[in-house]
Amino acid sequence: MLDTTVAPSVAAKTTTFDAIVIGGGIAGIYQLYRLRALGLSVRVFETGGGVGGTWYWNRYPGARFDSESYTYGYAFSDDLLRDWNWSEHFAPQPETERYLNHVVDRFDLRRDIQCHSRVASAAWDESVRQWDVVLDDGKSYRCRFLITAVGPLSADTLPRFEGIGDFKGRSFHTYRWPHEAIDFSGKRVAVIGTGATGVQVIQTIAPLVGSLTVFQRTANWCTPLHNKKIAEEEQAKIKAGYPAMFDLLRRTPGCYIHDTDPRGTFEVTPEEREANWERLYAEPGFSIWMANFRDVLTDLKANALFSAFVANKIRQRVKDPVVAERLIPKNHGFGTRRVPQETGYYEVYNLPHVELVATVETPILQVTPNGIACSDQSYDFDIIIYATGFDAVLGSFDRIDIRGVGGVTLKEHWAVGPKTYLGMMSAGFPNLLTIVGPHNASTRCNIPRCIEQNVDWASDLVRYVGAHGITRFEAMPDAEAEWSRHVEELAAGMLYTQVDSWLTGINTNVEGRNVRRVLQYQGGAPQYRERCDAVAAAGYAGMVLG
Ligand code: NA7
Repeated sequence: MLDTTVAPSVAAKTTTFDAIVIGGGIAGIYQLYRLRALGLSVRVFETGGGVGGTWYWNRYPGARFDSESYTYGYAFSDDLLRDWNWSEHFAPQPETERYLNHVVDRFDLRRDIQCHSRVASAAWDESVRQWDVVLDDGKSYRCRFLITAVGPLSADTLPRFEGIGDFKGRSFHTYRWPHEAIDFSGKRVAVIGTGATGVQVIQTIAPLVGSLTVFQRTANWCTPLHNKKIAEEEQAKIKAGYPAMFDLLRRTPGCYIHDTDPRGTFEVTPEEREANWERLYAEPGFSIWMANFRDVLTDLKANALFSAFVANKIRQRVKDPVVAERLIPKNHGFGTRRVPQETGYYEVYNLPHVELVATVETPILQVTPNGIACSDQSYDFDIIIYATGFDAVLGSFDRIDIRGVGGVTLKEHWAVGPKTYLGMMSAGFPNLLTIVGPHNASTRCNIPRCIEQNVDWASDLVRYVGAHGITRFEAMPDAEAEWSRHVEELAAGMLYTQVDSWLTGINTNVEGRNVRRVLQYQGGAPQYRERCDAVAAAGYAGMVLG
């Protein structure tokens, strides 16, 4: 147990833990597991009414993995891997929520997770070398180590439409989906947003509704998921293959089972190229994004050629040529935004009761009591679904008032873009670890794989400082500047940096999110891991320990 002695006046008023973890999702759950194993007293504060983070909140119809289920589950326990059976190659949300609850109970973690508890602020108190953490309800706690596990996509955002509060029907943001079942039969339903979430909702509810109107601002390049159930004999094969699979996941840039094709687009004959792309289009999951020719995401000509291939697929699948053209992205190439994975998405637009409104042609003017008014006409709805995304990566930090040395806020520190060391620390914020923070490999990763790396690294650091009688660690400003520069340089050649999306931190619904930023480490998870390990092996180089 670490020394958590605090001044008596403080101790009398507050409960003190060795560590506080903000967030009870995949990262928070595993962080608790690891810190408890070190003998620390830990409290996880979770805003939601249950554990699971992303998989607790996103209970909208059709929510499911885009990563192969068995590559996504925790890898830290062989027993867990052996015992848990995923039912589908890409599991639906209820199954993942069940899985995470199973993990929490199996490892007896629930007693240290406090739900319905949103952290409002955290302030560093130099005099006692502790964080002072205050919840929404005013209750305050102290800890030596503060670990954020707040998730990159947990600050949901609604459009700033006039009249949004006046709508008389039911409306939901997909992230805040109600727990009770929604009856869609005969209902006039609007969906705003056609990102990964919108696509999943649209294709799932289309057969259930009376009518569906999709409001699309930017078309995305969607490719088939090819999900299917996992048969019994396949289950056994998957489990027998776990060691080899996890070994592969450690080597691929995004920890997916799809590895980049070493060939260049123009190094093969046109026939070979076409055949390869047909094969990728017929393969499950992100193969088409991750295992494409090596230059598809970096070379404009290669990217344009592959985009034309996918555009033709859309034309073949959507009967009305005008609608098909609307669904084909014109302002960005394939893979430069997050690729939504679909199951019959394009065919939805062949249904007589489904309409696609392109808001670049007829912008939404306002929400009315009865529906939505566009520049050319008004629509009446019973239900409006906002699949309008998140203030990605930075938003969940901004929503907590985090103050470091001298009362400087993290929001101020990151005002012109994130400044971090290894994507896990910031100068001036001692004893704070940001799991899945900006500049981290995690948000370009099959996320649990990178979460486990982050958590293992953070836990090793906590163990190291405990073992050496150290009560304070902090990233050096120079190390932070060097890392931030390194992250910017790695992203420089990537086509995605020239495109607006949550990957570049753009969100029209949030003040100030109109400048593209590098939010992710683009060097790949293996290189990121090596950098982190080298820092640890050098006795935590680039940090002040004392
Ligand atoms: P995304 O990918 O950010 O998509 C949000 C969608 O909502 C996108 O189509 C936006 O259009 C649209 N949007 C947002 N605000 C507006 C307004 N004001 N008017 C019209 N349309 C709007 O979020 P998702 O939830 O789909 O996916 C997030 C990630 O979760 C996903 O990548 C996976 O990793 C899981 P835009 O493209 O900005 O023109």
